[in-house]
Amino acid sequence: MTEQPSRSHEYRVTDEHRRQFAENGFVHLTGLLTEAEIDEIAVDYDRFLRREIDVPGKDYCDMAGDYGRDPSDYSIVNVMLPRRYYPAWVDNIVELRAASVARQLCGDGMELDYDQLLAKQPHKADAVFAWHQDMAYWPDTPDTRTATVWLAIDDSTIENGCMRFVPATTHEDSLRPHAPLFGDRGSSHALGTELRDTDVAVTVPIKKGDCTVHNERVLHGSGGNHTDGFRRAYILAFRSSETVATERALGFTHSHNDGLDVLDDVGIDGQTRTS
Ligand SMILES: O=C(O)CCC(=O)C(=O)O
Repeated sequence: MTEQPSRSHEYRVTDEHRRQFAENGFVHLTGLLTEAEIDEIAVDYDRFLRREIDVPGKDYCDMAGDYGRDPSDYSIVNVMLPRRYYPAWVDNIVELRAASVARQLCGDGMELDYDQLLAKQPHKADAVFAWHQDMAYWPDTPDTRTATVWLAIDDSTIENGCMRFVPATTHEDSLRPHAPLFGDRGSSHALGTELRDTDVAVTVPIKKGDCTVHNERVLHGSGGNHTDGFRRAYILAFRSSETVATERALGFTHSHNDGLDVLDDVGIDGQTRTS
């Protein structure tokens, strides 16, 4: 494990981490936050899950079903843009440390594009996050560089649905075709693509306080939760300031409440949608 100075805003990324990120499209970093720091963040995280912090409309939804599902049945509770709805989180320790990682992996000028909470409820075999490439969800922009920091609030295991990746896909020339999973964008946000026979996936269990960081092209997803506990993750995506400005000019904020015309117009050259 890399020795980290306590309470520092900087996480030290090594040359080997940078090499893995460039080669595989993702990297596992140990100890981004300490257990005590995670426990502190988890207090407010759980207030979101109990709906004590108001999250309007489709920004509180299920990523394993359509918008019509009753919240008590959600398999993957998805809170989009928590810092928008809870400004006390702006510049919290997670944001600061994740920003230092993004800068070291992708260079200067990276800013937080969006944040998100993804919590798989216990005993939900269908809490499957479908295989996808993040770029399929986003508008095309000249600079697509991305560092998405996926922080484990709980130990993330094969049994509770940890992340899995297909490393080679980060170097493919074009995105895989993606299709809506539970109806059109008015019914659900989720997109997915099928694995090919030749794809070799790696499963990446990580400890509470560790993170993975992935780019915009690597194919990834996760399996169901077969355990008694939640699988909670806090996700922060960093992209270049120019890219974030371009997205906002298009009316794209990563809110599921963005206009349907905006959400329908995503993916590189519109090639990613098959229906
Ligand atoms: O949390 C998961 O299972 C999937 C997350 C994901 O796909 C992402 O952060 O891009």
